[in-house]
Amino acid sequence: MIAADHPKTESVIEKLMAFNVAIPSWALGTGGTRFGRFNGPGEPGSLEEKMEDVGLLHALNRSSGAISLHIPWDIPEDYGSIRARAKLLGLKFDAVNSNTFQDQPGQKLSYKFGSLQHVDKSVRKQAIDHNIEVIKHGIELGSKALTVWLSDGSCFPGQLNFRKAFQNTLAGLQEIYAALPEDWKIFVEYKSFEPNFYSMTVADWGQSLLYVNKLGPRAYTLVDLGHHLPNANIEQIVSLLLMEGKLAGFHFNDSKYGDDDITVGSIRPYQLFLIFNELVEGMDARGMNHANDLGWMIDASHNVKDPLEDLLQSVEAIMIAYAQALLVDRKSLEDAQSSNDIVKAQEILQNIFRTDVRSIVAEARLRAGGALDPIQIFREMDVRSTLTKERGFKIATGL
Ligand code: RM4
Ligand code: MN
Ligand code: MN
Repeated sequence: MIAADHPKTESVIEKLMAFNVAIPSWALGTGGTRFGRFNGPGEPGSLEEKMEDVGLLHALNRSSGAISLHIPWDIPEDYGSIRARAKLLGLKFDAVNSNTFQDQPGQKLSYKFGSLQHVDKSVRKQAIDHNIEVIKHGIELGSKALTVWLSDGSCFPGQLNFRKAFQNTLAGLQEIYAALPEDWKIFVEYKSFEPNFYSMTVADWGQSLLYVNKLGPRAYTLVDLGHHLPNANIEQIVSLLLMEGKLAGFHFNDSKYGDDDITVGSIRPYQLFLIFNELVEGMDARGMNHANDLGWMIDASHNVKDPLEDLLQSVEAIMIAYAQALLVDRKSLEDAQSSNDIVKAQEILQNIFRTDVRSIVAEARLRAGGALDPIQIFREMDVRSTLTKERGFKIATGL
């Protein structure tokens, strides 16, 4: 445990209190797998109810003060009332997400063979127009970024001309970029495979970086932890993207195999800590504000746990890793690195990783007006039963 009089404790608590992680609207219900979906009780059935859920999380942990919307799953019907509700709950609107990986009822053209990469110009145009419409919704709500995740790619060798697919996608992104308001950013998310299994048109950070470098200064690469091939060194990717000033931020989750979208820190907490270690080091090196200069979001799906409890666990895991990274003795680590003292470097990192900082995280939460133990309160107050009485067994919209 870290002693209360540790010289860094107070500054760590302050940073933790300022740190918020956005909750994706699609993570508040049961996700399901391609084999089935076992929806849980009291899931939100509307955007208003999704916001209520995030408000609940935020009241408990004071670190979930933003919601990330997915269009068309969350089209706001009345901007004014949605804005007022957000204000009441203390929520901001984080990045808005477009969706060209599904066909929607009544949609004119199909995305079966891709969207921005499509061989048919009219499909590409439909996808561009959709993204521009998403930006418009975001402007009304006060979002400042558009996240584009494309499922585009191919399932079989020979299906796609890689260069043409790239060029079509770039041209589409350029049109979307041109429609961004001055104070907006675009986040280009990559994913190594799925739903396409031979190639993805934005498959990895190198490809995303190619696009964003060509797009311009307001385009950034978004890292989703589950979107890498097994054993990728994500902390190194983070360090280099930060060095280039091109890291958008994160979709936090954890993974054992692929895009598993499971609770942050449930499988590889050491990797999460190492990522935060690079984040803190890299952001400090560039004089960045930890809380505001990158987009912090969770991207998860829940199949067997209560989504709200799971999200509380995820935020807690993020806070623990962040607190530990803040406590790393940078000077000693630098000394160890410059004298090739590998043993010392490892000791510094692992000592912190093995230090229990949960009381610091809890103290920060308490001071911010949250609960000492959010999950315990959630259970004691029997929140899920109340929600179920109000909402019944509705199925959440979206994924
Ligand atoms: C994708 C990707 C996107 C998310 C969708 C629902 O795998 O992670 O960020 O919007 O899932
Ligand atoms: Mn994602
Ligand atoms: Mn994903």
